[in-house]
Amino acid sequence: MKQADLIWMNGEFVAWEDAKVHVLTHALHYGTGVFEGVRAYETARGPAIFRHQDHIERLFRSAGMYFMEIPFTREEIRAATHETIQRSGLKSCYIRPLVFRGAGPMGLYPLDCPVDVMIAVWEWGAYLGEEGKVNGVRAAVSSWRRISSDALIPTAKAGGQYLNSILAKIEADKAGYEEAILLDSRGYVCEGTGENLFLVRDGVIHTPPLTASILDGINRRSAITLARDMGYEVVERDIARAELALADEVFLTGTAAELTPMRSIDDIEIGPPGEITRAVQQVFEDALHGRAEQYADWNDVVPVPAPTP
Ligand code: PPE
Repeated sequence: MKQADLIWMNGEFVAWEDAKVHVLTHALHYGTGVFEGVRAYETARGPAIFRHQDHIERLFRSAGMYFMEIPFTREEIRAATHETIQRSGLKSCYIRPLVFRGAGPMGLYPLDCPVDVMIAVWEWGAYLGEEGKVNGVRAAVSSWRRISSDALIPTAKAGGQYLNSILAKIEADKAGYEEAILLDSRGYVCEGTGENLFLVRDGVIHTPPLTASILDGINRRSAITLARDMGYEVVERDIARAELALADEVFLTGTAAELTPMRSIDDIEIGPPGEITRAVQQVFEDALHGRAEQYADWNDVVPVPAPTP
C-alpha cells in the first residue's frame, strides 16, 4: 500500500507511524467512531475528490446520530483533506476521515470522552480486484441479516455497525466467494458488505429502497442519476431474494468498489457484465475521473498550493 508520509490528527500533521491512540480509547472497546470512505482521482484539473461535500455531510450526520460533536467545521474538514492530499503527493487516493470517542472514562456512557478526528490517505486499487471490476465478482447470500433500524442506524457509517459486514465478509470468503449479499431483517435484498446493489431485468434497473436498511450510498445516488440521465428507468423497490436468480445483470456500487459487476450469485450464473452495466459503468468512470462535463461539479478539485517564493 502506497501511503502518505503524514496523517492529519486533531488539527495537526503527524508522521504516519506516529498517528497513535491510547489503548483505553473508547472507540476501540465499543466501536464508537464514525467514518467515511472517499476517493480522489487524477483529473485534467488536478486531483479531484468525488462528491466530497456529500461525504462530509454524511460524516456530520453519522456523528450527530451518536451525539458526537465534531470540533471542526465542514469547511475545516474539507481544507484539512485538501492539505492531506497535497502533502501526500498522491494524484489519486482513498481518503478515510474518522471521528471517534477517544481515551476517557470507560463504560458505555460515552459523552464524557473526547471526540478525536483524523484524516488519512493512501493509494487503494480495485476493492474487489481488478479482474472483478472487469469480469464481475462471485457472491453468495449471507446467513447474516443486515442490521435493522430497530436495533441500530443503517444510514449511519459507524465503526461498531461494521461487525455485521465483517461477519458476512468472513463467511463469504471462507465459502470461496468474493462478496456477500445481505438480506434485510424482513428477508428482502439489502446490499453487499460495503456496497449497494442494483439489478437489471428486461431493460429496467432496480435497487432496494432506503427502507430496506441500506446505507444511503453516495455512489448509489450517483448511479441512479447517471442511469436516469442516460434514459434508463430506475425503480427503488423491495427486491425478493429469488429475483437475484432471475436478473439479467447485477452490479454493486460503493466508493471503494466503484461500480463492480456481479458474475454469479449462489453459483447461479449471471454471466459476464451485461450491456446496461457496462454502459452505466463507463459514464460513472467518466464522472469519477472528471471526464464528464455534465457532472463536473461532483469533482472537488484539490487546489495546487502557491509556489513558495
Ligand atoms: N453499504 C455499505 C455497508 C458501505 O460500507 C458502503 C461504503 C456502501 C454501501 C456504499 O456507500 P458509498 O461509498 O457512499 O457509495 N463502504 C465504504 C467502506 C469500505 C471499507 O472496506 O472500508 C467504502 O466504499 O469506502
